[in-house]
Amino acid sequence: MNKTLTIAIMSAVMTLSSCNASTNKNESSLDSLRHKLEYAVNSHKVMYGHHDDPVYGHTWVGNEGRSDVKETVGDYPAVMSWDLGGIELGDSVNLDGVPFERIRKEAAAQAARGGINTFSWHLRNPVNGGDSWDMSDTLIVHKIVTDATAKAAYIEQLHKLASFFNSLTDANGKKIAVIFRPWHEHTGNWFWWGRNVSSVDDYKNLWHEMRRVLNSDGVDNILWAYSPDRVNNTDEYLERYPGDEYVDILGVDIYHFDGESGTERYVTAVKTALGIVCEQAKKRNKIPALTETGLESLTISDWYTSVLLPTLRECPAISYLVVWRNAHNKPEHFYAPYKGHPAEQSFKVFYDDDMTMFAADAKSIK
Ligand code: BMA
Repeated sequence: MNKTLTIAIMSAVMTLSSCNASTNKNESSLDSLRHKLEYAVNSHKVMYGHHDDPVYGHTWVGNEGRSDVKETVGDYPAVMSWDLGGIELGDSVNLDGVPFERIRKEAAAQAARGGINTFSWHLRNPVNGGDSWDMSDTLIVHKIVTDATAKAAYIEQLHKLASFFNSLTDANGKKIAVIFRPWHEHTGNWFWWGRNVSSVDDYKNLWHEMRRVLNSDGVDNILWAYSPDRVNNTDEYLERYPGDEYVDILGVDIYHFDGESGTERYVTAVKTALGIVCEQAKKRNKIPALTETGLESLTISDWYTSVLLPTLRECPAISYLVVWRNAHNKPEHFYAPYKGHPAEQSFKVFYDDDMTMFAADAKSIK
């Protein structure tokens, strides 16, 4: 039986046997998004995601209808990842040159094909305008949450963010539900909101203030994702957790570095972190995910089937994973294969595997 049909049947059976069966007919788009993610977890499948997938690829930019993923396996990713860096300035394109108007359009197209959208935000800081990687002022987060002028500038940024989320609508004008993953990789030391340059309380306050403004601006179409960089234990994972009432999805970002020699380190890091993520997700009734992962340049050509898939099989179930972008202007910066790349073959096997879900599979979830 084909994979998509199996998913349609399995999810219909799961829905009928669940006490929520009656919510299915009139469910809001947020419930439907949650339902898809939960279906993946409950059936130990994983939705595949790719950053900026339909707006550029390894050798092209801007064309409509293209996707390196679709050109290798015949379908779009189940999850499209986007970044909102630049929205806070009122820019028309994001930090990687993608027009926000195009993101809006592609997010609607992805929702229409039954897929999911997730957003990160590499914003410029509202104090000195430095980019996300500018850590020259180690007091920025503290200023934002305590100093009236800095806070007002932050709130202005948040209003712009809110109006973007409120503008995400389908063809009938109904808001599209999406995942938002702010203040990511804060356990690392490369963003101005990172662990070494902000206190625990100040970091949490960034979240609290964000949630307050977005709520008051009427943003009601978001599942919120928490995604530290790799962690070794539960205390580290939860140190800056903003609270159960602020978060719907528990994630983690873990990359594979150093090719073959880094495989064992990567596998151990994923197993450790997903063990923590899934345990906490179960305990707190949240949805687990591998919010960013990948091997840059796919220097291990069967990485998808020799490293990623076997590792995921040995981890507790997650809902989705995202690999980062295939940059059109940085030839080494890609994480999904493109047509003609040696990793194509392994990626096809990954696509065919019963465990993985792409857009058509996501659409078939009832
Ligand atoms: C990074 C790289 C950068 C990019 C940023 C935001 O990991 O891909 O080139 O600007 O993400 O998308």
